[in-house]
Amino acid sequence: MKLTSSFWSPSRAYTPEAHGVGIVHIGAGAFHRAHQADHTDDVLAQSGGDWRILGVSLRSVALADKLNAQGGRYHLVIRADNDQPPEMRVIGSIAGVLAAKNGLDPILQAMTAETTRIVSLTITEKAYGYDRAKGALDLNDPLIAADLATPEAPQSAIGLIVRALQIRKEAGQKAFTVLSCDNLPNNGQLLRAAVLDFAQRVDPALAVWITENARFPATMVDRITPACTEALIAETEVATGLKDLAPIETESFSQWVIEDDFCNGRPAWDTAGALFVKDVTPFENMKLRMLNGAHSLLAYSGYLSGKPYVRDVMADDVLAAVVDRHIKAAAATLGAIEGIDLDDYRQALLQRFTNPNIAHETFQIAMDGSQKLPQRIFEPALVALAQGSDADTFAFATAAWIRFLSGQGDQGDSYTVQDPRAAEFAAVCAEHGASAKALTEAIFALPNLLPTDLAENTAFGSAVQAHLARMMQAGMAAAIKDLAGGGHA
Ligand code: CS2
Repeated sequence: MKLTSSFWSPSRAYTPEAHGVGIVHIGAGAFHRAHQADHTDDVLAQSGGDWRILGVSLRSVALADKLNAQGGRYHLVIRADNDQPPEMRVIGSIAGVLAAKNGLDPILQAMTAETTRIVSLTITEKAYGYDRAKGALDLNDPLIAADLATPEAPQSAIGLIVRALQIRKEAGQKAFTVLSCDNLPNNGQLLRAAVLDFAQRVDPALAVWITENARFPATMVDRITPACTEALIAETEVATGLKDLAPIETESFSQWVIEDDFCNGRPAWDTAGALFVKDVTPFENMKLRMLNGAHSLLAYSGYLSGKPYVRDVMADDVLAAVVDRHIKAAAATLGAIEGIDLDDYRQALLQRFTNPNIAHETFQIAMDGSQKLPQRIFEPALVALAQGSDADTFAFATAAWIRFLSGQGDQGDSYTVQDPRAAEFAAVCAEHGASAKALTEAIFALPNLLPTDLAENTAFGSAVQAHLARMMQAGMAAAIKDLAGGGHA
């Protein structure tokens, strides 16, 4: 075995090449490399094991090329909330990245290697191809439809997982654990439902085998990670003297809560700070409603009031108060969580959002609203309404999102709405964009977006319309100001 490498040494002292691959990770983007890969790097250095990660990139070839040229190494630039220079940590846990565009066989080989014991994913909400309202695979999803027609040549993550498990079943191998690390409620259960529905359509006996042999633990993953920029590449080179084409910047904070339900072993991620629990749901709801919900609110209202970064939103006292009001209302929709003080969590969130060293774009967070708002805004809104508590902040966030869907800022500037349902939204805005009432009603009437109970709640609908009307007439900044002043007539 080759124990030396010409690549940069990891900051945690160990020899990556001495460890075999045990994890195939689909979606080797920034979030994964700032989080799971860092935890795994820590475990490898502390306790060893064959747990290196082979990444799979379903869309980009460029990322795979950059990381492979560096032996999978990259700098994780960790920016604390202080005036110290950032820590630049070389991560060694990624063995390489396979790009789907370069061919499927190496990916299936990796997923069906006896040594692969976990397949993990960060593919974003939209890539699950699952219709939660219907509780079934979304057969209108073009990738899912194509994969069902030719399941032996899959292009989607779900199709790949089912094909790999089918090959393992036929070869008499053990199954692997499938670990979703995306920001979705009950992500493990959702992934399991999507995989089983797909397998059932391919071969019912395979679905039975997967049910009996594979596991789909839920997880809650948290680390704020802006997209990589040219400035980060330049900064890393100046600080380290190394030309890294794929650095990632992130905050110091990192949290990972994992349901302890694995079928084929797992790294001791707990020694690297992860929390293994029986039920992840309360943690997931806390994060989705308090952190991600506030993020979505501040992304739409911040972007449209001239705040490019989250830290700019928090530097504005009026907007910061609006964000805090939202976090408090979101906390009020949650039950008690063992070991967590929700008010401490709230204060920590405000501090994380305020971190002056993190340039996290509001525009980045604003993308894919149709996939994010159901769990971040609509679900807690329903809980608040059922409790008889104030749901105004959820109405405000919904109005800010609808206002954003127009693709036009208050100064007449235009931008692209990035969302898998963007074409539908553009059509609705073109037809009803002149009236806040008509626009709200048309968005509420779209299928599979708002839960029916919320879409039919007249008090909620009127509150959204009133906020939206103000945003359209007086501009986002004025609408925010009204809110901080206790609302408008
Ligand atoms: C953000 C998340 O882009 C977004 O929608 O809300 O990516 C957020 O930064 C992470 O979930 C933090 O863990």
